[in-house]
Amino acid sequence: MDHNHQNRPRKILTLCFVHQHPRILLGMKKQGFGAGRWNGFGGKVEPGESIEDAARREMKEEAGIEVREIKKMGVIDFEFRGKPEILEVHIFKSVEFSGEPTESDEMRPQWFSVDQIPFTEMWTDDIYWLPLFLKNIKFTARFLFDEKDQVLEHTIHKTIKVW
Ligand code: 8OG
Repeated sequence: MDHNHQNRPRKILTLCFVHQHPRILLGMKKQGFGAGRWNGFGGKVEPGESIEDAARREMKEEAGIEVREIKKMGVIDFEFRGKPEILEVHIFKSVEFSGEPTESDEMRPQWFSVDQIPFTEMWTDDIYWLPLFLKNIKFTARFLFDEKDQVLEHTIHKTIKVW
């Protein structure tokens, strides 16, 4: 563990999935960071914006839907070997939404059955924590990636935390 963990620059991001069991809405990221991978929807929190508001805004911008209640399921710190910055990603679940999932410049939405999630075309950490998310288990986690986006180290803690 890095002893200067507290002092490192952090970027706060959101990631939200609509989970209407047994289906989940994923999006194919078309451009930018993580392009070519299926993921939930999200992005950077803007100055002056709450994390939850950012999650709702990103759902509207990237998937064209308005989410009702959203529940925070986890927080993950992502670190990349040799880089000081930590990406702090807040993971949300939405059950109900309005509107029709619509392709945007950034994402192409598609429903998947929860037993056919395309893990080989997703971030390599997702296999570790998405099963908890699907079982409605809250968690905190840390992942360290190498330069090829492979997981070098990880820790996951289940939590009863209500953020
Ligand atoms: O604004 P931008 O498109 O760069 O935001 C990146 C999105 O990708 C944001 O929703 C957070 C999410 N994300 C990461 N890293 C990882 C990861 O390792 N796994 C998953 N599933 N999502 C990630 O930034």
